[in-house]
Amino acid sequence: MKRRNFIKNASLSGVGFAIGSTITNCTEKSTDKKVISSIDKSTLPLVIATWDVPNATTKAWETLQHGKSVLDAVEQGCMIEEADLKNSSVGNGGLPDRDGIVTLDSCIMNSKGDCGAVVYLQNITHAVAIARKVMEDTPHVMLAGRGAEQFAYEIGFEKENLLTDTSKKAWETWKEKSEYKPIINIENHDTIGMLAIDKNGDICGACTTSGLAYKMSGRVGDSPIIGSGLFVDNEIGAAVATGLGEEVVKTVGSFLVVELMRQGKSPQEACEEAISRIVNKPNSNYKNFQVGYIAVNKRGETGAYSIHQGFSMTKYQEGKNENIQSDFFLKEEK
Ligand code: SD4
Repeated sequence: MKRRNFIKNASLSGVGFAIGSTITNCTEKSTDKKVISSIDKSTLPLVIATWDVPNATTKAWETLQHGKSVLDAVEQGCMIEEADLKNSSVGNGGLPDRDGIVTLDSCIMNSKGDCGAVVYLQNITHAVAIARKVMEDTPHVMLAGRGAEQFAYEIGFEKENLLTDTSKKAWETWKEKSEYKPIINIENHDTIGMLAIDKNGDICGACTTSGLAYKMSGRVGDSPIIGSGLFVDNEIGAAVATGLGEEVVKTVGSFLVVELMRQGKSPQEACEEAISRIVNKPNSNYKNFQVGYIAVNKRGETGAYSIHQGFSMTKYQEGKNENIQSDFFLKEEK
């Protein structure tokens, strides 16, 4: 039996089956219909993404217009940035770890609450596509390192070199000083996290990154961790994070944003509260790092907030694709 068939069959037995039925029961008693009736569906569909990524949101929007699923939309949108060699924090062309190796983290979550993730993936550009396959074709939610790479080859992906000449040169320059401190990119182009709602009000999200430039070998950030880098609850809304993953993980940031929306906060208020949890921690050195969140609720309202100035969200809604500067915490900064 091929390994892939074995993987699929494994989900039909033992623990796999027990877990599967729990998930099904949860979604069956969903109260989506009640919530959806209060949505102004004329504002849907809607796509939002972290940073200034017009090509990615356009791709997601067009995917929806062509009748494809909202899961296809977020996957296809993220793949645009993964394939962009000029984007040095995602996929092919991403900056390497301190040993010169490019490693990718990604996750995806659908409106039923299913999710898949890959961490420390090497030699494959489209980490988000592998994360989706983990969700759909295995009984697991996360594959790491060599196992994730092996799985990618088994489902037909080819080995690639992700270290571009530009990234290699940047790494060689970095090595001259080899500052141990992670360098936080708070520029205008970064990890992509994308959330989309289709015209029926169903929400999906995805997140993909090469993580912090010159990180320690083996380091994994928030981006592939469900609840930290991304969380979707089809009854409430969704959130996705960018910035220093360690700080997002410590506050389970995206789950927190969604839970705050569940308690009645708007997406904007929820993003602000999640940032305040980070900056108000005792001894927080938040002036030295960036974290940003974007969120959407079931009504199609959106929010974005970050610690430092310079974060933005790209939003495609009602045929208009715009980049919106995020409000931020450190107001004294210029
Ligand atoms: C990480 N959150 O690996 C990612 C990186 C990122 O802006 O978003 N940078 O920690």
